[in-house]
Amino acid sequence: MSKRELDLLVLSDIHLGTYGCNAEELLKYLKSINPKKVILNGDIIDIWQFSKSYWPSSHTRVLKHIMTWVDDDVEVVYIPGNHDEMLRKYIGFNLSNFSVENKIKLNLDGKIAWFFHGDVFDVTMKGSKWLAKLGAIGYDTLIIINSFVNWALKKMGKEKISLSKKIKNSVKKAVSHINNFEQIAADIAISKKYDYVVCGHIHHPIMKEIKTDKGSVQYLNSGDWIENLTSLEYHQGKWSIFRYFDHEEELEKNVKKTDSDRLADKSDEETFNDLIEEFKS
Ligand SMILES: [Mn+2]
Repeated sequence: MSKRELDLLVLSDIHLGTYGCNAEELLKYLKSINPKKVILNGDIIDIWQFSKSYWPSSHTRVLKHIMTWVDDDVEVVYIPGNHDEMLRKYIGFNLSNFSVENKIKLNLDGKIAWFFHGDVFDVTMKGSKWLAKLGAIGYDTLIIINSFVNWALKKMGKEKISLSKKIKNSVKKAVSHINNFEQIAADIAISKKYDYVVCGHIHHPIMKEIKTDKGSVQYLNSGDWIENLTSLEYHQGKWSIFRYFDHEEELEKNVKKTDSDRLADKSDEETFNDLIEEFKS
């Protein structure tokens, strides 16, 4: 199977080391592409929630796959986020085609693109770190807690209404939070006269133009590999959002094909000859 060529791949919010991370799906996607350059835009490894008891082999395979790219001279930039902020002490680290940066600026076909994770805009981060931490834990376990609370309320003979109201309110808050985030990112990018501003952090994949009275900018967000399973791709002057769920079937077929290729496409004679060749070298 021929891999899809990409000039640039942007991934963020993979959260390796958490139960929510869809590493198997991500691997299928990574195997299907051939990027020239990769930007890991934060929260790749979740060191906040990292525990020794949860690290499946698929999570190692994701890192290994990225490392094979580094070996193959693909330029890989790691921009730490708030869940892997411990890596920020390595900012400035540079080993041939692998580097760790806080934010980067790229010239894409004559247009300036600005990349950073985005937690710098998070007000909860500025206030208190433990509150943000609590929020992060709540995010991953929210679904479980919701169903448990509902079950408990039912047992107690109480109505569910109060809970659904709370959820509605928090959704409203989340929407305004996303809008604020996008607006702040766009404002700064416009003041710097950049063409694209590319973030992660809020797990909300999108590509849109934001206009203010001072100008306009293309705002892009790579989403996440917890809920949305998305990335940003740039190729031949064009940006697009890759959505795993839109390509699940073909990716599944590709993986099966490449796995069976190794076994089925060789005749017994070929296999034998290969073995002899290997023996001789
Ligand atoms: Mn983040």
